[in-house]
Amino acid sequence: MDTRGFVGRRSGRDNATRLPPGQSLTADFPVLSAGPTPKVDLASWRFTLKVGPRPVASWTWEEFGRLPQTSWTRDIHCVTTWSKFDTPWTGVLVDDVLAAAGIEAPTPFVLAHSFDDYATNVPFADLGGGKAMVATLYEGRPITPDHGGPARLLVPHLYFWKSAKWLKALQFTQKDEPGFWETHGYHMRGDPWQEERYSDD
Ligand SMILES: Nc1nc2c(c(=O)[nH]1)N[C@H]1C(S)=C(S)[C@@H](COP(=O)(O)O)O[C@H]1N2
Ligand SMILES: [Mo]
Repeated sequence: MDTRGFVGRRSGRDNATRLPPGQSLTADFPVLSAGPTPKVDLASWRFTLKVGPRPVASWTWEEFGRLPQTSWTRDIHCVTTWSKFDTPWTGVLVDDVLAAAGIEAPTPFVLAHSFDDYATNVPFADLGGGKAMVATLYEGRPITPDHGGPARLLVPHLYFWKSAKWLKALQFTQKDEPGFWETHGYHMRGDPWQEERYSDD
């Protein structure tokens, strides 16, 4: 568990230093999906960890719920320029997924795959070391289907398109392979503090 050390009224200056360049603060929670929300049934839900084409571990919903749970409050930043502060999530750290599978990262590159056939690539350096989780709760309740429930990847320090909704697999790849938005001109890493929006940024 970890919480911000200071919780209190935000000064304008605090907001300015927390807001990456070109972003504006929003209070609501916009929904951004490339297509319709897929129907994901908990009874048949499985989350799979793969190395190349090979599945190395897989969990049912019940099994996944028994992995160590972590709660976080984080700021999120969408490339369409909205940011939202202090979003509260609970889930399983990518580190704890790997530990449960008994492996260490075999390559530096990961593709996140979703039930809507969306995919996004994230360097393992941005997932391990406590940087990312597979989230199942938002504000203490199951993540709603439009926001990616039952489970979504959460990589809060990168633009939010890297936080794949309706997550079904994490796959280690030999090369850094572009996902959906990355093949449409978006950045391979997507650091909001560097404004890595498009492939030539
Ligand atoms: N599977 C999947 N994940 C996705 C998307 C999507 O279309 N499909 N859209 C991405 C984009 S562009 C953003 S900004 C966030 C939006 O998450 P939200 O709808 O919960 O705000 O999800 C990301 N993850
Ligand atoms: Mo986005």
